[in-house]
Amino acid sequence: MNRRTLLKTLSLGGIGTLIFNSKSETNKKTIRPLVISTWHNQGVAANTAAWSILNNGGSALDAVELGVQQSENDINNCCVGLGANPDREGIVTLDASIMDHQGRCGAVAFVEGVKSPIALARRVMEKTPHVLLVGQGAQQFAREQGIEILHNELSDNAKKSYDNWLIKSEYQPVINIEQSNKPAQSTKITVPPAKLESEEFNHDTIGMVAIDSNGNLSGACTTSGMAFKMRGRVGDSPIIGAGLYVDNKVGAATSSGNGEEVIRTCGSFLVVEFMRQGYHPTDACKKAVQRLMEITPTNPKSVQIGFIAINKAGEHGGFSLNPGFDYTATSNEELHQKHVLKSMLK
Ligand code: SD4
Repeated sequence: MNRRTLLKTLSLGGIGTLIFNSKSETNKKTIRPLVISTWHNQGVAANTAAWSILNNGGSALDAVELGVQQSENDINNCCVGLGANPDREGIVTLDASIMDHQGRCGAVAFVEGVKSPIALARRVMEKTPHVLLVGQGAQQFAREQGIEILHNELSDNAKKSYDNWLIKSEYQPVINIEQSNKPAQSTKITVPPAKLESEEFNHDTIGMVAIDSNGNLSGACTTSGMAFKMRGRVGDSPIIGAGLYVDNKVGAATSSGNGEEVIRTCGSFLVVEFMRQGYHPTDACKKAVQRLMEITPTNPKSVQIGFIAINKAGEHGGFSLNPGFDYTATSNEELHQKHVLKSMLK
């Protein structure tokens, strides 16, 4: 690289671009297609569906949509789709976002009765001039698109866990919280539980990012959000830059966990920006978790956040705040491989 090219590179993208370019120019072979998704328990089914598209030369966009739909369709999934846990009023409200290699994006939030929020998010992206539709407006758009709105009935699992939550979490006082003179001090009232009855962290969103054989990146993220959240609460998953971000020149990232923390840091965007600076996806995710820890007002032990990411060269990685987070990777080199994330806290 001569001096003029060097200066041009620095002025365009900063030193990180230089590092990234030099790495990808000289390093190992590029791996594509590739898909990764949060969690191994649901990631295998999701990646299998996504891989059926990617492995046949299909687009990353189609792959991530079909991939995360496996979780949306799973009535037993605690945290994605209409079978998932409800908000504290007992109503399931769903959030989803999708982004492609052209920087196009679409999202829906606080939507009820829609079986595949990710398909609706894709329609927002492709058929409207907007990025995010919420609540009844999102539902109305779904109807206009010929998507059936289903009756909001809790799945058996969700009903059971909601009934449990009502008892254990002393839900009743919340009803009249507006009339109380005292500020809501109990974390039980203002914050969804960090952990479920099963002692598992209260999350299971599916976030998926992929690169196809043409080298194009896309991502999708879909969730019912935090179980027993306040009505109207929206997390990071439908917020472009928070729960999902794709930059076709650099890489793509997504997250699962307590969305408030991710929104605060523009988490997925931050991961992509660190990759732009030349960091490996794992290190980029780690630096985003580090930033999150620096600014969170919450006790970091009580929340969980995990980021996963891929770069343009087909490298992938992730990092979480607390232990217990994993993801699934699928490519010609590894078949639905489980990767356990390293974490900041032990
Ligand atoms: C949210 N990030 O709404 C989501 C929660 C999650 O499985 O990961 N749920 O904050």
